[in-house]
Amino acid sequence: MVLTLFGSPLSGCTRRVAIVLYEKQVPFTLVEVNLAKGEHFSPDHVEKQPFAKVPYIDDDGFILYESRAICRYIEKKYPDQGAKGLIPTDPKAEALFEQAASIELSNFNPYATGAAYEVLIKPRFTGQPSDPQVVASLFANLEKNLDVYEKILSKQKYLSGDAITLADLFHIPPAVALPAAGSTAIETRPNVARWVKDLTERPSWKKVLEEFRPKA
Ligand SMILES: N[C@@H](CCC(=O)N[C@@H](CS)C(=O)NCC(=O)O)C(=O)O
Repeated sequence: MVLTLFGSPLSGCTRRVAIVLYEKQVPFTLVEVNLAKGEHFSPDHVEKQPFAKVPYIDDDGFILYESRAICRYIEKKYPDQGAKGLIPTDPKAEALFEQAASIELSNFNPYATGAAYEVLIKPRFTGQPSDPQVVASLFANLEKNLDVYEKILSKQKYLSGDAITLADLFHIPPAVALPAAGSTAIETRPNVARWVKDLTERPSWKKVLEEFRPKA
C-alpha cells in the first residue's frame, strides 16, 4: 500500500516530510488536513496525532508523527533508494549528523518558525496583529545563531560536513519563509545564503513547490 502523508500542503512540517519522500523517491499520497477548518482537532486525527498537529504518516498501518522522526524513518527504511547517506552510518559521521540535527531544532527552528508564525500565520489565522517586540527578539536570536552558522558554513559545505544530511534538509521550509516574514538574516550572510540556495535548488524542494500549492 502506498504511504499516506496526512498534513497541510502549506505547513512547513508537512513540507519537510515531503522533501524527504521526494529525495528518497518514495511514492506517497497526500491527504489534506485543513488547518483553517480545524480538521486537526477531529477525534480521528487526534487518535493518530494526539497533539493535534500535522503531519503524520500511515505506512501500511504504521502510524508515525513528528516530522523529523518521520524523515529519519524514511531514510532508515529506504537506505539504498534515492539520495543516499542522509543519515551517515559511520559512528562519528552519524554523531556529527545528530549534532547538526540538534542545532536545527535548538538554534534555528524556534526562532525561524516562531518569526514565521508571529508575522505570517498569527495575523491570518487568529486575527491578532503580530507583536513587534516578539518579532524583534526572535530575529535577534536568529541573527546571533546564524552568525555561528556562517562560521561553520565557511569551512564546510553542509552543517555536519561536506555531505548533505537530513539535518540540512530539515531547515528548508522555515528558511524559505524568513524573507516573507521580513528577515534578511540569510541573504546578509554569504555562506548561509550559498547553503540555502544549494538546498532550495534541489529537485525535491522544486517538486514540493509545484505539488504543494494553495488550492484556488
Ligand atoms: N514538532 C512537530 C510540530 C508539528 C506542528 O507544529 N505542526 C504545525 C504545522 S507546521 C501545526 O499542526 N499547526 C497547527 C496548530 O498548531 O494548530 C513536527 O515536527 O511534526
